[in-house]
Amino acid sequence: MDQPEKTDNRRRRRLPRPHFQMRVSTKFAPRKAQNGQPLSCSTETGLKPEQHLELYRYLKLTRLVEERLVNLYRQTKVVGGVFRSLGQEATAVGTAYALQPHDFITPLIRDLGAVLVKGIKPRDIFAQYMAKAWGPSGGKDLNIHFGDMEKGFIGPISHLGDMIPVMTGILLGARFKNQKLVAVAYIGDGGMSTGAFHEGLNFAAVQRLPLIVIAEYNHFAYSTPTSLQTAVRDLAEKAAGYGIPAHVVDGNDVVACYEVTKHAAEYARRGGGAVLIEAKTYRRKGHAEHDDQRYVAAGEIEWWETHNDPIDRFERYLLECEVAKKEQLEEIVAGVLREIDEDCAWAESSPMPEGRQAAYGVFDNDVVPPAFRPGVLEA
Ligand SMILES: Cc1ncc(C[n+]2csc(CCOP(=O)(O)OP(=O)(O)O)c2C)c(N)n1
Ligand SMILES: [Mg+2]
Repeated sequence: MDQPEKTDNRRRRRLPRPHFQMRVSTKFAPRKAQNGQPLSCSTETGLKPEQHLELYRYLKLTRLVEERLVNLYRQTKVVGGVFRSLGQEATAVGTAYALQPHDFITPLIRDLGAVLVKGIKPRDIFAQYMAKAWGPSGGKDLNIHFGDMEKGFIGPISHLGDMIPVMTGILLGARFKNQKLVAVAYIGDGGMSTGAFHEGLNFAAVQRLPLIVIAEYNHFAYSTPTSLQTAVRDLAEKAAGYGIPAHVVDGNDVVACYEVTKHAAEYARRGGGAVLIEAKTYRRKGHAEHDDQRYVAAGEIEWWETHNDPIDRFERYLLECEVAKKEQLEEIVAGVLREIDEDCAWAESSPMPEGRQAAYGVFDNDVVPPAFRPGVLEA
């Protein structure tokens, strides 16, 4: 009897490789530590010493703001969840640091570092997470779901993938106004499976818009491992489907993240069009604080903590390359802690919003006043 299934399998294996030319650069991709030495960071950089220290400050600020948020959460002062970027701070900080002040970002929940680099203060983050009246959305929304057009920060909505077409539209609008700006949109390995991601990036590519997509390969989307999320090995391979260049970067090397984005921003700014950057990193915490990560293989989180922590690596680099002394780094951390204490106290002293106010600012109230139920305004 014939065995059609076997024949089919063989034929599938013999299919020729696709004809498109892969344009994935791996110059900044993770390298294995040599001779058992602990990992450091890339030394090929144009960063000045003071910029290195500023990067260090942002990395520490991100981690310590998040640690304070966890404290507030455990005191039941946070409304909603706390989403950590523990272990992936270098991706958000390094990529956003490569932009110019007038450039735009649209981050995701794990990109607090990019939001801080864009000039948002810890006090805004604390007040926002506690849904306080003095927070940027006045208690109407949570975590980093707010924006600041002046600073080029477009807050994300919850729907994964949707910020790609939104940012594409912003760039098209900027082109009509002759504004030379570049935008960075962050997306997770899970978010890349959405239709909105595809439609947005396709349009940006066709229009050659200066959009840089940072694809964060952090091994999980909720509890789904990336191997069950997508059939490609590297998320960067997807760029071929849009005809745009891609880079794979070590997402835990803040210097490499900065350099690759700077390179992509220059390319995009001079009219090259969209670029995809895949950052290889690891989510050391669960999706949010409630997630006990029982689906993670034993020892995996500890391995990343011991061998590939982005802040440990950058500290080692700064000291070994004699960019900074230990005392300088300690001084930076002390300053960050002072700022966090002050800002957290300020946010805690804020009142909660008045319930009635929550109805304002959702629609344009010059056109339509809030529709209160009868009796609410008199109460
Ligand atoms: C379109 C859509 N589908 C599902 C969800 C629910 N959801 C929120 S976060 C998340 C996982 C996201 O994973 P990933 O994109 O890898 O980002 P990460 O959390 O790893 O940073 C999912 C499925 C959503 N917000 N939007
Ligand atoms: Mg993910």
